[in-house]
Amino acid sequence: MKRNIFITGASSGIGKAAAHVFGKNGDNLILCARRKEKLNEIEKDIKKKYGVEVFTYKLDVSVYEDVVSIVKKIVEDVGHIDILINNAGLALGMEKFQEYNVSDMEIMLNTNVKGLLYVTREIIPNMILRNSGHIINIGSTAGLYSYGNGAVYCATKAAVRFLSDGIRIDVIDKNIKVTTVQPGIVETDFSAVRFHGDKVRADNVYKGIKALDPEDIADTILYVANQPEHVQISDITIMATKQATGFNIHRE
Ligand code: NDP
Ligand code: 8X3
Repeated sequence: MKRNIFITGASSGIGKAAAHVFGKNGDNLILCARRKEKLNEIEKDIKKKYGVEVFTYKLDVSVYEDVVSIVKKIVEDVGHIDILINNAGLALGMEKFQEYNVSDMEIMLNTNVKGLLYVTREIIPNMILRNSGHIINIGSTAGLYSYGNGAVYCATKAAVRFLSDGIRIDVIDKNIKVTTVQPGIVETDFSAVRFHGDKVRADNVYKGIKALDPEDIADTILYVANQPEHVQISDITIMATKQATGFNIHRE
């Protein structure tokens, strides 16, 4: 049976790749992000390629009232959600904590932590009612190993891991799975966003190493989602071959 997959932050990178991979798998898609025009292009492309149903919504996950109203609309438009992929997220800036821009800190916390909380809190009651569902949270190796100049981003991703673990405990008596997918270095718009559009600085992040592609992570997410009913992958970490820990990277 076709599943309804809700992906946050589907306008680019890992979220966009996941939309394609699940669409190719024959699942129906519910996609959200702030850039609706990007979502419209993705919707058109996926419908044409895979013939699945695609619903797109403009949503900033850090605005609670908007999350409430969009989730209500999704339930009206689509019905239930089988799998929630909490992917929307970002890093902003890379500076010593004592020099960090406070607004950048707040946006990371509001998106990566509060956004994930809001979306999950609105969707999980229906999963509990149906006694079925899977929540897949995109963490990071940054949530396993903190690194210099990235304390707040790393803390938000550590929070993702602990939220997943805590929620998994709270739904232990239900048929609901909770997974943290923890990628290492993935070449996406992540660094361009982090460096506020400084392309040279962003490109340097991926110099001298074959980073992961967003499709590598999308394939992993599909693998996690396609396990038999009795199998729950609690967390999974994927790194580039030339990466050993969150910030230990060998460059040629
Ligand atoms: P991208 O910048 O390519 O994609 C980020 C996505 O998040 C975009 O679709 C963006 O959409 C969306 N987004 C950002 N803020 C919001 C918001 N407030 N509300 C809704 N959507 C939002 O980066 P990645 O694909 O790399 O990042 C995806 C996830 O993967 C993030 O959580 C990131 O932390 C994580 N990650 C990335 C790694 C990497 O090396 N690239 C490694 C480990 C984890 P829009 O701007 O249209 O709102
Ligand atoms: C994003 C990748 O290298 O900043 O989580 O940890 S990194």
